[in-house]
Amino acid sequence: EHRFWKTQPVIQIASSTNNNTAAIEEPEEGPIDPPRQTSDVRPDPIPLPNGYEWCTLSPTSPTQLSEIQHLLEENYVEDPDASFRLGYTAEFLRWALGPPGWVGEWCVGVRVKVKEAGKEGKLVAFISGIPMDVKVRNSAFKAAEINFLCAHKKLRNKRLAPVLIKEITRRVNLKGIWQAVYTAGVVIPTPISTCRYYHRNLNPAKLVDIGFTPLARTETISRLVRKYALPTTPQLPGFREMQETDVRGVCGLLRGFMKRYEMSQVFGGEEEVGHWYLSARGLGEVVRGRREGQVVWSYVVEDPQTHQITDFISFYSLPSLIMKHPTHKSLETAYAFYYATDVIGFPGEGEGNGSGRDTQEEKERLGARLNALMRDCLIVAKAAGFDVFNALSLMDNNLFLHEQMFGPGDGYLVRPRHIHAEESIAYYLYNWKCAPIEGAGSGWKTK
Ligand code: YNC
Ligand code: MG
Repeated sequence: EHRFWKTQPVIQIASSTNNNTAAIEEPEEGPIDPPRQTSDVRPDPIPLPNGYEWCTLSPTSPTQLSEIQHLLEENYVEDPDASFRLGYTAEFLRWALGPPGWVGEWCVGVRVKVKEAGKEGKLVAFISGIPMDVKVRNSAFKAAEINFLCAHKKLRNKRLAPVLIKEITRRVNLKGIWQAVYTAGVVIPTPISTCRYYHRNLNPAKLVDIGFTPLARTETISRLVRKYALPTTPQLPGFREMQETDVRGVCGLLRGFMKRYEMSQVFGGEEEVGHWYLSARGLGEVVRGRREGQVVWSYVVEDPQTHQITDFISFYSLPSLIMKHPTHKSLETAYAFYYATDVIGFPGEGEGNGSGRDTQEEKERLGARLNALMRDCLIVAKAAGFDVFNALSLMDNNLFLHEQMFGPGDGYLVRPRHIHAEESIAYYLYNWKCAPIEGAGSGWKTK
């Protein structure tokens, strides 16, 4: 059981045969491994099986991005019946892999070794990391966010994943970083949090046609269309697309609002906020609600009197490839990303975990505001041609999921096929011990 993970500095499920653990006084929260120096980190790469070699890819290289995109398109996360697969675009990967401070060595590939000098073999596996500031309760630390672990289907069950993980760990450690955050559809030692996926139908006819939404015998498409109908333009006064000049305001909102959560991504500065929310700048004109190549949609509410930015909300585009339908090839999916509002103010220093401390009145005001913001998001997402809007049961999403008609995952299960649990995603920390965090306490949305 967990031949690899049991050797790693991650929370291990307490074993009844190990009588020593109870005797050792361990700190509640903190690193699992003792502190190390970068000079102690193994300087040479982890050996690969014969016939393969390491490579480093760059999110600034269009050809390398397209190699990663092709690998993922054929081999990344799919549902149990192989009907849908996550369809990351090259633009998405450029955005996700290239935030300010991205580290070249953390885009790690495995290629088939070729004899011909100067030639590069096919990319057959990948893993990536980006730097991320993380806060867990009262600790803040630098971490790597690990994502896009993928091995070609022909290289499965050969214990290549542990090699990729050890190699990226080495490369992260070489930069003096000893913690990592990651999510997965599989359960390994040991989730600190688990979230469930919810879907909001924006295009009932297509979702029924492709088998994403089952049509109950008593239901009709036209009834579903009426049920999920939305206005064509946003309703909240002052709701508009976020601009460059809003970055400061959004930074402040996020910094304050994210204190609500026990665990969160900490947005460093304006450059970082600009990257994550304004990646559409420089793209062409808006046609039918989107710019060509647009990955993220960000909106603010500006107070008409004070011109302060009072609210912020965003979502990103991650299509799924539809593999078993004669005509529909892509499921246009929007994913809720971060939001922030000052409607009930922010927790004070060291307070955190706002959901636990809100009064009933605050809860209602926050709920009303988030419902209005999310409804406008659904409206612009529909206008931009999205078929479905996904959200997880994290942050304060439970305040709007039901009212905005999100339903728990049924048709499309975003997780590898061998797991037959409900449609959920597990959150992990590497080399950080801490008590579990309730789904709603999590303010970190992976891509
Ligand atoms: C997974 N997703 O348990 P044990 S999510 C972590 N995350 O080890 P093999 C995973 N570990 O249990 P395969 C994992 N999936 O024996 C499997 N494992 O201890 C573990 N799928 O290796 C597994 N992408 O190579 C087992 O398995 C060992 O051939 C088995 O390859 C796995 O990006 C994989 O779902 C995922 O491409 C490459 O199935 C393959 O099955 C695949 O024999 C489709 O591996 C795509 C897919 C995963 C998406 C993601 C986050 C990854 C996090 C990795 C952990 C990072 C740790 C922190 C590192 C930095 C530290 C610092 C500082
Ligand atoms: Mg393998």
